[in-house]
Amino acid sequence: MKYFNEKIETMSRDEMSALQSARLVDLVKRVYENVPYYRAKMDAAGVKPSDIKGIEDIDKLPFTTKADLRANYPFGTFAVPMSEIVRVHASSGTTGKLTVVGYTARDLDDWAESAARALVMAGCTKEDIVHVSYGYGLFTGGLGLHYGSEKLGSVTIPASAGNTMRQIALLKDFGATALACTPSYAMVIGEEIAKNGLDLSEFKLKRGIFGAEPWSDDMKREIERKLGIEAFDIYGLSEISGPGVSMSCGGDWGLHVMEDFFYPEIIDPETLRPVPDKTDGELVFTTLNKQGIPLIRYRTRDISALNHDVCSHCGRTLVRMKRVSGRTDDMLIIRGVNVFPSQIESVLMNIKEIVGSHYQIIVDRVDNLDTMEIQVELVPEVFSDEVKKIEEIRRHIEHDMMGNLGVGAKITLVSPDSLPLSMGKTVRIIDKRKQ
Ligand code: DLL
Repeated sequence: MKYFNEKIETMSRDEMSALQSARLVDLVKRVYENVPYYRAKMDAAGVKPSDIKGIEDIDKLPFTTKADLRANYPFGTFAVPMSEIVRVHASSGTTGKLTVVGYTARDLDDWAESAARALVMAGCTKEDIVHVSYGYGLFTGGLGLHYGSEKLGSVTIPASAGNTMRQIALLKDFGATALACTPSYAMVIGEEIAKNGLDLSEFKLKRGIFGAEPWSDDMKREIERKLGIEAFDIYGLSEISGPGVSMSCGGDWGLHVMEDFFYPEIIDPETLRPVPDKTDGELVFTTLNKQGIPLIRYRTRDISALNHDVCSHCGRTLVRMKRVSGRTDDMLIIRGVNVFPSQIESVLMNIKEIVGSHYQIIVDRVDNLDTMEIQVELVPEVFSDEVKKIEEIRRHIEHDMMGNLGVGAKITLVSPDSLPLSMGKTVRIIDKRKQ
């Protein structure tokens, strides 16, 4: 099985542009009529739905950002009545407020189709046994791959994340041929297999579908060696639908974008103007077919580039985007969980025993697993208190961080005035993974 949807995946550029144009014209009408937020934004920019005659007019439309979604929290940008929404997902926002997305039944079907196409790009067929170790829940990873795998007709194992030894037992006993999880978790599984003296020949694994966080080519090779598989990169974001917005086919340039659903642009984040093919910039998506929460020119903050050449590796005509290596904002991805420093700050601001604004976040990768330490300055009165009290405060912060961020952080309390003061911008994040 070479393609899941050959017609779309190998469409000529002219046909694809015609499909995208028809969908964009319809989308703009729909949001103008049904979403006050878009109507106001388009009115302010002086654009009417009738100005949009085809995909080439897309740059007349204003951008949408995470801040816009936050301002309309939770359901203000939905374009259909709640009775049409059948599922809600969410991801971290910059101030602890979640970014919420809603799907109609057709949206879920389009998403499942995107994920099914992605699985086929990684070489899966209905004969595969797909073990899904992405988290199931508000995060889109688990359910996204789950429905994609079911749509393809492969056997789907909804393992979800955690309990590595149990995952390994299931992988072995059920004979999984494909593993879907974050690349960092794939490393952990590989290491545990080796540590426990298990032989790779006891497993039937052939391929991995890894994403939700940036990972290097070195890490790819390491995972492939540790698990004896071929590793593929899958990209997506909750705002646009979830995993399967784009997928690597194993060729050496980037990931194919499901551009009949998600129209990509690359802009210069300073001038907001489009940049030429194969030039780095900020990735922007328009959800051409979405009903629940259509997004127009959504700024992802991810850095990538586009390549419209036909892929010599797989023959797909779907445009490719370069692997995402970084972001234009300060969002951190810790073991697949998105964390904004501003979320950490708002937790700290609510704890009176500490000097609210004096903290530092240290991110590292130890044994291939992301770690996060937050060093926080105590107020002098508390610092001189007994050790038991200090330990209590530490545990309290640790607990609040876990609750708010959804990922654990090591909290280290430090004496007043011990964190470096800077004359200009304070350096709050030290990301040792990048050094
Ligand atoms: O991470 C969706 C997903 C789930 C993708 C499972 C792939 C697999 P969010 O939690 O909303 O959604 O986070 C989206 O994660 O803007 C990127 O910064 C980053 N990201 C996602 N996939 C990749 C990847 C899911 N393959 C944010 N490479 C995005 C690099 C990625 N970064």
